[in-house]
Amino acid sequence: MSMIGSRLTYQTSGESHGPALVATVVGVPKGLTIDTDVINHELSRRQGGYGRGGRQKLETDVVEVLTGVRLGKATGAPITMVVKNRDSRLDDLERTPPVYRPRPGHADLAGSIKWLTTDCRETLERASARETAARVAACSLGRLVLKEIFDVEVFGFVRSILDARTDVQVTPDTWRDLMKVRDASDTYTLDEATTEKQREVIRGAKIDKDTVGGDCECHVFGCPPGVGSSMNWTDKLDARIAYAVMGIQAFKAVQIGMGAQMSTKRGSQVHDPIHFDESKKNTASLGFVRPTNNAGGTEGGMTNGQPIVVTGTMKPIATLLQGLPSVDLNTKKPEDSQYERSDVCAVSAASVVMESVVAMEVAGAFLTKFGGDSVVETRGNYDAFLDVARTLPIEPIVGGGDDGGTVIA
Ligand code: EPS
Repeated sequence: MSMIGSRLTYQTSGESHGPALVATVVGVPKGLTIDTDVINHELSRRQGGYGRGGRQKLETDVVEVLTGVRLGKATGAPITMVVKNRDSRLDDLERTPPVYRPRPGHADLAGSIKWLTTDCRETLERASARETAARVAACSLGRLVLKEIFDVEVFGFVRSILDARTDVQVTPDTWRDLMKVRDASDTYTLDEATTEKQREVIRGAKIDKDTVGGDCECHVFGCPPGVGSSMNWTDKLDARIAYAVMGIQAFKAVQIGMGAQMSTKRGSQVHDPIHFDESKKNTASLGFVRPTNNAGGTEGGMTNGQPIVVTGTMKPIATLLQGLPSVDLNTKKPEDSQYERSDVCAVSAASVVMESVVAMEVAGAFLTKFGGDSVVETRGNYDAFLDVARTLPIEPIVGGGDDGGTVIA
């Protein structure tokens, strides 16, 4: 199937210190259970993590569903959700003054020139990571689509903050237990010793009026081979995931599976051998098992039956208490950048955002391939596909054999 975009789309609006953040999601199949507890759980995780600033003490993010839901189920219409801002003061010039000294690393400078003003305020209000509350609300619907219709689950966590990194490996058998460890870790990582190291790294940065970034990782379990497409570059699932992850505030790199390390290895060390195990025929892999997963669950822009593995790198937050060398946009004279209340580290929160946007892209790809108007129709389409995939071949077997390969002189 060829597609342009996804059958599941979303948009957010709202400023960091405006009255509210709004999310609209189009394409949720009729009949999906819209469990606001799941949405609010993710919103509260997004507010947490060691190293956050004062804002999260002011806010308790709770979603209000305004449209597209009746008696707790999606009607098939666009779903609009609102998260109210308690710290709403956009038009209060004393508490929310103009910003004339742009922060290196933030959207301030580029945005003020783009909109032909020396006041960075409007740029930063929209560029702020506060917007991710709306994105998490929107993308929680992707999480619900994956779980209820396709039995696909998503697990995100913090791999590293600065140099404090966990080496714990995540597998389909271990992730549920690791989720408990993550939820007990106030940096959302996978072991206690790394949690403590990450806390120290953040504490040290705070004392030095500095900030730190890190790596988030996300695994998607339960995808059969063939979701996404290799036909057009816009339809490749790995490309769509990369787009979504790079669209998160402060993310500067995205990798799938072994990612950038692949350039340091030979093909035989990279590509995951294919075996067939009849006893695994009824699992997501349809029996095509791989001893390694360097591909990170995608080949040719499609799922390959292995868990999807995504790493996203967040830069250190651009708002430093100590300021950084900058200029006053009105006088053009050197001045340190203006301080706005911010976080020392938001990698833990970002891991929730990343998990959410990955879930949404994968849900969109599933609905693009299998989507009907309702949950019942979509599930029927999915089951029919799996039945045929498990009984292949369905066409007469013609030709075959090896075409000889390439000779390099
Ligand atoms: C955030 C809200 C913001 C910042 C932070 C994340 O609120 P405020 O600016 O009122 O303190 O704490 O945003 C940024 C890191 C940024 O660069 O703007 C949130 O809710 O996640």
